[in-house]
Amino acid sequence: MENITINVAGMKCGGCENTVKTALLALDGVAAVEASHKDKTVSVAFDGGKVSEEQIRQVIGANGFQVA
Ligand SMILES: [Cu+2]
Repeated sequence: MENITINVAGMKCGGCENTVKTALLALDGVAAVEASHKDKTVSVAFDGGKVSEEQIRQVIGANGFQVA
């Protein structure tokens, strides 16, 4: 299992956090997600054999948030 913390701009409330969490947890290989609009971070625990960091970043961006 790998852990990454990504800087993400554009989250403004708990709803945005939930949007990110739901989208990432739908990916096969993502085990856990923590999102904070206050800290502007998304932390993801994932199986690197099933999903890549690049895919995770793309999904965050596809949901309307800006990955730093
Ligand atoms: Cu929001």
